[in-house]
Amino acid sequence: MSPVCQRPSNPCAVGVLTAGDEDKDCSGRPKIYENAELVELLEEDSFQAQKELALTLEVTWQAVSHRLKSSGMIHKQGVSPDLAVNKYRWPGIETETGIGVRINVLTLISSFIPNPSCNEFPKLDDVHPFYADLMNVLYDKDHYKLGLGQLNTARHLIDNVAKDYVRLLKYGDSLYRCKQLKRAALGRMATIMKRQAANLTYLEQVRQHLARLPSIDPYTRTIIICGFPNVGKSSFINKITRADVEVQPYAFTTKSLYVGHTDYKYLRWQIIDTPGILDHPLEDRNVIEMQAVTALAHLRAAVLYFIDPSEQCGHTIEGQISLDNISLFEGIKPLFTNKPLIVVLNKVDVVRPEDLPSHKRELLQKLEEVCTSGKITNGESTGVPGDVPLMMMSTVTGEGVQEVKIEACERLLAQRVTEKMRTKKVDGILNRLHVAMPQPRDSKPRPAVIPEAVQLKKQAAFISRKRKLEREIELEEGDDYVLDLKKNYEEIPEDERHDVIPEFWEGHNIADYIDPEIFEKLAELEKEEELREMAGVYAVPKIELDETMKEIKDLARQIRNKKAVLKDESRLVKQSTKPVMPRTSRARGRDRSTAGLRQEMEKLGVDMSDTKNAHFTRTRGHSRSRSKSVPATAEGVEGPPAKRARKDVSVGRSVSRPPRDEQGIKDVVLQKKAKKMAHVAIAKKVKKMGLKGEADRFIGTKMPKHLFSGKRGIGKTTRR
Ligand SMILES: Nc1nc2c(ncn2[C@@H]2O[C@H](COP(=O)(O)OP(=O)(O)OP(=O)(O)O)[C@@H](O)[C@H]2O)c(=O)[nH]1
Ligand SMILES: [Mg+2]
Repeated sequence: MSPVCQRPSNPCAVGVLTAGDEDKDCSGRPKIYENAELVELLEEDSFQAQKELALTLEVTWQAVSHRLKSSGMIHKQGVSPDLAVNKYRWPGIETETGIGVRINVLTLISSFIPNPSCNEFPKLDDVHPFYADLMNVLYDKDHYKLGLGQLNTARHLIDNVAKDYVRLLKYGDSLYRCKQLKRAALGRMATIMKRQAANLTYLEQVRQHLARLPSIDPYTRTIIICGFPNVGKSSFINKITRADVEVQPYAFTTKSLYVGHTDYKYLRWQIIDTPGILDHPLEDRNVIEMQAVTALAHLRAAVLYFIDPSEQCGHTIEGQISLDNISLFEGIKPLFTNKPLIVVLNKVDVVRPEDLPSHKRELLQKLEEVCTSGKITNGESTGVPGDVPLMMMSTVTGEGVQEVKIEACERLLAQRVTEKMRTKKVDGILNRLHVAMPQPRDSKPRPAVIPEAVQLKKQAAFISRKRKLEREIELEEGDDYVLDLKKNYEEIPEDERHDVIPEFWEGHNIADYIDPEIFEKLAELEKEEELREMAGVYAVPKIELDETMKEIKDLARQIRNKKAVLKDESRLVKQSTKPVMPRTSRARGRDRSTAGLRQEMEKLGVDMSDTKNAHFTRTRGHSRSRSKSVPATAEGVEGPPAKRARKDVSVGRSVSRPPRDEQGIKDVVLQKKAKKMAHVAIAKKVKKMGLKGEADRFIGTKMPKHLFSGKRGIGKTTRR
């Protein structure tokens, strides 16, 4: 049978797999494969994972799993019990559960092989040189690489252990043996991992530190601030960005790189604050200083070199800028190559350069000469190498801060544009958003001009207008002006224009229902009442009782008292309507019987021998069956029909009361009719008003007493 394009006669033998896009061939048809291919693969290695099988067959693993399951080859895990058992003939574990356990062990062991976290760690060769160097400075490149290498070796070792034990497992002769092998494998793996403890601790520390590093983009517009410690670098970044870097009056306040962002010309600028650098050779620099050097070395950025002429930073001007080989400026000058550089004299609020002693001023002048003489290979912003500005600034007063920022941005921008002009990215520069800022071309005043025709038109409109504008009235009247728009309601008569607009409530004008003289009327009424009271109209007359009336009243009171007493007494006596049976009393025994009668008669000398069927022996039975017929006699002759019991006469049996709904109407037909009518009426009402009907759930008693009371000794009162 051809593996492709043939419709299978047996759907179990050949399956059509609808897989994801990656599994489809170019024709767009789903990939088709035969079970034979799958079986062949399994024969090669019956412990192949479904994913591996899927990869080999170029279909999804779900498809493989589905096929294996449908053909009964697997039950829970991915190996065919038939194949496995037949191939290796494992004694003692031919049951399905046996295979299941074995496969579980295999999966467990394979899952233990660590997916090395080393993959998650950045490879020093892959990251930007700035980050590679920074990591070297912070974590020591060799140590880091060694750590990752060791972890990788451990992974391979564990991999091998797993493979060995998987191979051994095939020969496990019992489930117990298999489990022992699993234990041994896991034990060896754990030992290997334990040896990595120190290594893992170091890598974890690195990971945590890496996560806290500022996100510096090495490709964006960047300005780096550098200089001696305590010269005011962090104060400057805090001024121009929203970064909140710590500022303290001592050296090395900043111990790592900090990033802030600012806006200029609708562009985003990344400002980097670096730790202070001291003037000693590169090899003597510590980790803190080296971070600044790394940033200067690898980032293409504008550099602001800060100098503190006030010497408050703790370093003399000579130390900061002396142009011999040992000064810092000279030491890090190579790092400024091809970068726009600006030398900033900070803290000018304390001392200005011109107020400095002459020898210090000379030093500054020398620095300026060096900057402009081209000894520093600057960026090609202006096309003139060595054009380094010397700017003055104070972060305390804010003097010159914005100028320094703008100068740095402009220089860097110009350099980047020049660089881009040489590459294919020219389009990007040309398409950049441009905001025109018109500059006055001369000092000639050019006020806004309204053409004469427009002026005339405006005047004509003013004349033709019937009434003045409110604005014009306001200007005329000044402070006396009161805005009154009602005066223009021309359709309403003048005396009604300022009427209060009536208030309506439920279609009625409220004013119609208010009597304007209501308060006067009320006052009048109150006065009248007062007069009446004073005249004694409301005084209750005292009735004088005569003797008879007194007697009657007394009697009535006594009768009322007596009645109340009687009522109470009867209530006490009649606590229950049910008959009370005292516990001492017993059921009354039968005092009359046929045997007793016969005995009595015999005593009196009456012959009672032929009285077997005598009338007195026929006692009236209580059972209804008796009333139907008298049982047949011994001779087989049926007895005479029993006398029908009279229904209307009480026979001493309790008759339960008829239901209340049957009590009222005796006639059955009428009763039925009434019931039906009531039912219809209730149903109608229920339907109309959405009431609870017969079919709705009804809980008569929410807490039935028998479930919630009683002894608690044997358990809860809620359940018994
Ligand atoms: N008078 C004055 N003091 C300033 C000025 N700029 C900074 N300071 C002070 O100088 C001290 C150091 O400022 P920081 O901004 O921490 O200096 P830094 O260069 O970041 O110092 P490190 O982080 O240690 O390298 C602080 O006490 C500031 O208040 C300024 O323009 N004028
Ligand atoms: Mg700082």
